[in-house]
Amino acid sequence: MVVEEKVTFCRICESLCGLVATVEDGQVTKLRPDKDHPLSLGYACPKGIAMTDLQNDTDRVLHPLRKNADGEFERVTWKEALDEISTRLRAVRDTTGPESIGWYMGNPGAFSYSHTIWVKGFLDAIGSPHYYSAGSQDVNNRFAASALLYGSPLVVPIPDLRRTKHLLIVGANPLVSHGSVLTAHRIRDQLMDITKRGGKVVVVDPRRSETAKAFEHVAINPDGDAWMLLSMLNVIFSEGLEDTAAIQAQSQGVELLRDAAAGYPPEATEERTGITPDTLRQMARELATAESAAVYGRTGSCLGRRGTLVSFLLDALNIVTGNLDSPGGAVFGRPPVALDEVADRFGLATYGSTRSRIGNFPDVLGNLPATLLAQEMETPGKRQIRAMFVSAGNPVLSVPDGNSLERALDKLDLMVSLDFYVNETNKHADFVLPATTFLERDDLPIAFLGFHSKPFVNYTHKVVEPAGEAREEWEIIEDLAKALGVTPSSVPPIRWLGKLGIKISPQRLADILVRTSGDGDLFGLRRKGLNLKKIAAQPHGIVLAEHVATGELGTKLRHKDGKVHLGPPEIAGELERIKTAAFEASDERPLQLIGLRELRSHNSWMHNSEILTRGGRSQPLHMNPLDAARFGVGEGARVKLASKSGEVEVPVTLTEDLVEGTVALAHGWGHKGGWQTANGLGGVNVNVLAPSGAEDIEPLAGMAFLNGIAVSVELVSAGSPAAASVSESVTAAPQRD
Ligand SMILES: Nc1nc2c(c(=O)[nH]1)N[C@H]1C(S)=C(S)[C@@H](COP(=O)(O)OP(=O)(O)OC[C@H]3O[C@@H](n4cnc5c(=O)[nH]c(N)nc54)[C@H](O)[C@@H]3O)O[C@H]1N2
Ligand SMILES: Nc1nc2c(c(=O)[nH]1)N[C@H]1C(S)=C(S)[C@@H](COP(=O)(O)OP(=O)(O)OC[C@H]3O[C@@H](n4cnc5c(=O)[nH]c(N)nc54)[C@H](O)[C@@H]3O)O[C@H]1N2
Ligand code: SF4
Ligand SMILES: [Mo]
Repeated sequence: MVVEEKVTFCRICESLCGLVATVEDGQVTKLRPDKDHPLSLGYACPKGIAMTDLQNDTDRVLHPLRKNADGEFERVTWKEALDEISTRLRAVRDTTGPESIGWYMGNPGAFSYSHTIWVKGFLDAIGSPHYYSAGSQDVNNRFAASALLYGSPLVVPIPDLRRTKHLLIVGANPLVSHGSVLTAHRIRDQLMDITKRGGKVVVVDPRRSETAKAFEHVAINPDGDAWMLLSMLNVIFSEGLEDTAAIQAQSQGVELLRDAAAGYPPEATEERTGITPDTLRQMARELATAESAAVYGRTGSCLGRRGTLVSFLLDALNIVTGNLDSPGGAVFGRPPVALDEVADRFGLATYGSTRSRIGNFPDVLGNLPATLLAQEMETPGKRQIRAMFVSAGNPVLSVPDGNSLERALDKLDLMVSLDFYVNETNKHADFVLPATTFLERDDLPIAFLGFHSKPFVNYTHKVVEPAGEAREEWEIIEDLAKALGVTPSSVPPIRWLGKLGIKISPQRLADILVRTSGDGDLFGLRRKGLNLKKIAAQPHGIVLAEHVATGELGTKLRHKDGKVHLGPPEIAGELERIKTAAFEASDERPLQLIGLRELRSHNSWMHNSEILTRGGRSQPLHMNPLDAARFGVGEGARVKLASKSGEVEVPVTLTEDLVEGTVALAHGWGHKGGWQTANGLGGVNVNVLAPSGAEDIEPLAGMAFLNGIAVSVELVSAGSPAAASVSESVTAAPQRD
């Protein structure tokens, strides 16, 4: 037997921890944390280790599958699959046009540079606007806010974790999520270090989350963030705590915020936020007077009704307190491949350059709101989606109103999925094409290079050859494009080369991007510069600098006046809208539902792992005992949880960690795909409770409304406490050394 050890890195979450794979006769038999990774230093979480379970899973799809007349999947050859898909795809294009072909790329797609670039390239080459991703359920509001503030959706500040003296976290739980829109290895340690050096971490969250428990917690009502942030601005302006010099040097339009904030003294927002005026004043003063401070928000600040406004205000706080682009503040990474610059070059840094057919929502980086997918498939007319591709995604479980999506998928002329499982979404496909895992492909994590709390770059070769007949997404896309006579690229010169039969591989493209970047070797002109080979030669990765650069704002701003725009009309509109915003909860639906991430789950796709489900798992509704008493519900009771859009039945677990009036349920459950262990776990699809009408979509970025949904709870049966007790312990596991 040939046994090898191969250095690589995990691509499940944005922490990108170093891993060492044991490979026996071409098969990965073990993954362990890489002690020699200069930043993750021998840390990996249970999911990274459990990836071997998925890699070798007997439920994995290893051959092309085609649905037969009985609705069952049967194995076919790649040639049969591609021939038939090509014929049917051409038929769709020729009858209803290329604009009736859509693609949804899920979250794991973002962890593969080739996958991401090729999907967008395919749609751009055929001329279809129907590009969807997990972004509209995750982060597009953050990008939209950046487009308004800085003039590019891809100019996104991160907290300078390694230097800050004060970190205000709004709606993120990095002790479980391990960080997002922020690549910070051993993030728990980096956060602990802030308090160790005399600084402070404050966590604003409706739940006393694992992170909130480790630091200072400010409890807030779901979706109360905009009011909280406006009140913080109110306190800062009315007490003269703003950094006038910084505001003047960096920005224009502050009057809008100053005027708006005047209407929100802390007393006026307490009912919305649940935060007492004293606490709020203290939060504002501490932030404004800290030696350095950074405000950081993640999904908890994105999935409410006003995500773009909230992201905008988070940055506004950084700016008015003089913390933008300065050490210990909110800083701009200077990555070896600067996405903002690359996207500018090819016109890809778009916001609002196309609009959705339904609802007229602006695109964000080409993405349209995935919440609209079912309607885009079912509403007749030009641009109606008739053929749909889904790669690395499970929108039936991750997008609002999964039931409607299931119905719509069945009515398509063609549905094709690229995945390594049959999941709840692609079970509706005509074809499931076997994709590689991240261990079976190379990677340069282009999407995340700019978000490292310490500038860093790494590249990995594939660890093993693809299992079975699995192929990389970009290779499959090349074949689909060939069938339509196009070269899958967003870049016209590459499409022209394609016409001449000259193909550019992902590796070649990555090399060009690295070599022409600020750190690149400029094809030999800069001898010490980087190229892909040099990066690959150091498999544990390369630390590029001790700290993220500051004083970068000038090079980042795309607005012609060279200023951050604090008063754009879009935000003025949102500030008007918020004035009359109704309370979400009502007598009929008195509670608000939020999400919950678990250490041993990853969205919808790791519930088939033996390691991660050992000892049993369940998906209880977390509920405050005071609310439970109000509804006559005890530990382990089964309840009907209903919103205006749907209902589910779940067991209850009681916890004082949630603010009164808020209940929490994890997403990514309720399996009925080809993953048998996952199917056996039970649970429900929480997103049948999320509304999918255009009126429920956030207007500036098309964000899904997933946090703060008004719900009612009704006792079904008293149940037994044991029913809920097998739920994952929600305390963060200690980091291993
Ligand atoms: N173990 C694990 N890790 C993951 C994932 C996973 O599924 N499992 N998923 C990955 C993905 S795709 C992402 S995008 C990241 C997300 O990374 P994070 O955003 O850091 O993770 P969440 O746990 O969603 O944290 C959101 C927090 O916001 C709180 N919250 C909910 N509503 C509100 C609100 O209205 N206001 C405020 N202030 N807070 C609110 C929630 O209680 C929760 O604690 O995590 C990634 N990492
Ligand atoms: N209620 C609620 N809903 C949410 C959220 C929430 O907090 N609350 N969070 C939202 C967020 S932040 C996200 S990112 C989304 C995630 O939602 P999605 O991106 O739609 O779905 P995932 O659960 O990530 O499913 C990923 C699929 O990709 C497959 N896969 C994994 N790796 C690869 C690969 O390398 N190649 C291919 N081809 N396939 C692969 C898996 O088998 C799985 O079928 O969920 C969103 N939905
Ligand atoms: S924290 Fe876990 S899932 Fe995230 S990169 Fe590290 S090992 Fe992978
Ligand atoms: Mo996400």
